[in-house]
Amino acid sequence: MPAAEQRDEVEMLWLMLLIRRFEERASQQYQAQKIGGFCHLYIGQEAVVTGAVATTRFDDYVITAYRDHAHALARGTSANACMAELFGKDTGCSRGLGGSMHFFDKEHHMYGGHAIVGAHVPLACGLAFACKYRNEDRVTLCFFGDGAINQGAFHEALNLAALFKLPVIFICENNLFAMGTSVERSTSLKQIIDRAEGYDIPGCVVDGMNFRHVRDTLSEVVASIRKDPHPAFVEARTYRYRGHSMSDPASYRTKEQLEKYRLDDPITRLRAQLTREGKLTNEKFDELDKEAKRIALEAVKFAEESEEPPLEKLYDYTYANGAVKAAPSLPKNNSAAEKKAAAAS
Ligand SMILES: Cc1ncc(C[n+]2csc(CCOP(=O)(O)OP(=O)(O)O)c2C)c(N)n1
Repeated sequence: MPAAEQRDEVEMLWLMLLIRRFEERASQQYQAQKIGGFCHLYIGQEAVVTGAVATTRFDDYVITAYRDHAHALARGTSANACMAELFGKDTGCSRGLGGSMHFFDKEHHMYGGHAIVGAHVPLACGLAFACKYRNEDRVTLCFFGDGAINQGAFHEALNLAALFKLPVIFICENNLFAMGTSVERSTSLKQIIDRAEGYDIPGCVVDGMNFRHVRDTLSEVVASIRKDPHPAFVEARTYRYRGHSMSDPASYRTKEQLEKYRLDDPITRLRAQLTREGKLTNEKFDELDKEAKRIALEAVKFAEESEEPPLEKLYDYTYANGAVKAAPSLPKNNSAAEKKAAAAS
């Protein structure tokens, strides 16, 4: 089967570095309390999203769950807009109203950032249905964690995708855990990929720590879908190096397991492959890494210097067509002293 077009590997290594350095900075800023709410890092899983976007077109659709920083960066959302979103600033990709779990960027066809486990899988079907209805040859990439595969919405979505032959790739990022619950404890199947068989959807397993394996497999799947629309399922076996979220010490897994996957770092692996083949020097790698670090640091500065969204924008983008136009009942200043004075009056 002819493979879909692929992007340059050194460029994709750079993208992995950007994602890694961006999230390391985000982690630091979260600890410094510059970022509020939840924050789930993707560190360790970079080969999955980069391998997938390396073989798709700019106008293909991407939708994912709440571990979404990497998906936005991979789609082309700027590090500035991503960091500003984490800081809750008006310049963020969701105007500072979404935060870590709700990155959104229509211009780059990144349709979220969804916090409810499994809830975006039917939305992916909607995107794919729209493409098919309009006779477009776009593919929808729907990423989700292993925790999503036992949700009702997931099953309904796969059934409809198969019935309607929708051009969607369900990409399960199996990092072995849903919060602190291991796949073995939550799922009756021996392997996740068997879920696809239940809906007569073709499926395959990829090494999610190996950029080339993800890209080459996805490349064939994408080419097949563009020729004749149909759903596909890919189980990417991967690992997150950090806890479920910033507040999780990850005591449910062993040091040995973490160490085993650390030795299989997707960035180190692609770097070694390219170096062995004479496509990358140590100097070039250092240059790329330095640039990724610089962009991440600049994004922090940009986020810090950006303004917060004005209070009257609180309900913007929440309801359709301005169903709630403003927040008239909110006090202008909600400082503790003002609230007390207002209550007393
Ligand atoms: C419907 C629903 N139930 C429970 C939760 C709480 N919750 C947040 S994250 C999470 C684990 C999801 O794990 P997984 O889908 O494997 O994604 P990963 O964290 O591995 O990326 C759960 C249960 C939720 N957000 N939505």
